[in-house]
Amino acid sequence: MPQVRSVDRNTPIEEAMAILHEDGAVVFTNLVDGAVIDQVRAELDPYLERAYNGEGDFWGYKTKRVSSLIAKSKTYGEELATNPTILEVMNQLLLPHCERYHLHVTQAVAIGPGEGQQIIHRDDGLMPFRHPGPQSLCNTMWALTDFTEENGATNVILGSHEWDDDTHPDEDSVITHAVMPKGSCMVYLGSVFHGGGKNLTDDEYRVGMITGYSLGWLRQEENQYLAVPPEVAKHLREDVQHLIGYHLHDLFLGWVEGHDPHVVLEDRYSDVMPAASEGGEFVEDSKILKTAVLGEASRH
Ligand SMILES: O=C(O)CCC(=O)C(=O)O
Ligand SMILES: [Fe+2]
Repeated sequence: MPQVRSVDRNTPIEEAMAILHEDGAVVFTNLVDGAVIDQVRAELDPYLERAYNGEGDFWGYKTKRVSSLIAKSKTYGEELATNPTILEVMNQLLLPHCERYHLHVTQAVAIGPGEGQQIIHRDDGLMPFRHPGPQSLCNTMWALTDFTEENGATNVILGSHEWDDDTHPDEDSVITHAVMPKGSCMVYLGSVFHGGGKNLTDDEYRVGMITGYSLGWLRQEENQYLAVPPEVAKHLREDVQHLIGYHLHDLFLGWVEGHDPHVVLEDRYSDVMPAASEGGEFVEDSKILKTAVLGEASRH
């Protein structure tokens, strides 16, 4: 059976990007050590054990899902969501279209024995953009168990990221599988058609973790500010805080009282009330003039 092409940790990033652009997906084999995955599992499994099966052809019937992963697993935020190789891919893919990107969605997906194939879909179908076009988002799938053809490795239609909006998968579409060992990560464009695979095993869960990134000016699919409220977010590592959205985009998007929203996590919220106090981070008038009046903000 055909598989999604893979690279390893030492492959130059350009090679991985070339596959991603050509196929719409690429697997990074063994991107993190098994010990990292074991730690994530230790933090996540209590939630997975309590999770309910889905109900429907998209969510599945024997598939458990757990979201708000940043709030639930510190190791996930620090080792997987901010993995430097993955962020380098996102830098190249998304930064041409925004000043910063942010975390779009987090979800663990445990496909149980006997589960059927998930509906093949495009993750960026939620967005009002035409295809083909620039990528508004890009998702990744971390393998927390081995992904095999038998246990439900993600199905992907390679090349479908270039299809227009009138082209849909049919019985002639070639389905490939993201077969990969535990600790690997598949990157797949928001526009590529894909879906969870059938689990033909009697007793094996296929556990993966969806981690998506989207343009910094676009609404996040998972509301990160509620999924990870400030009292939780303030204990996270700073780069994780920025990634989930506690930052300004291009001076204006996302401010609180005229300030960078990160002040809320620094217990300085009361200092910046009212906005005209000496907080020191209020967007300077000169920058506002240049950006809003003269239109000189960085445009991509
Ligand atoms: O579980 C998988 O392999 C894919 C899940 C997926 O694509 C989704 O839920 O959007
Ligand atoms: Fe999906």
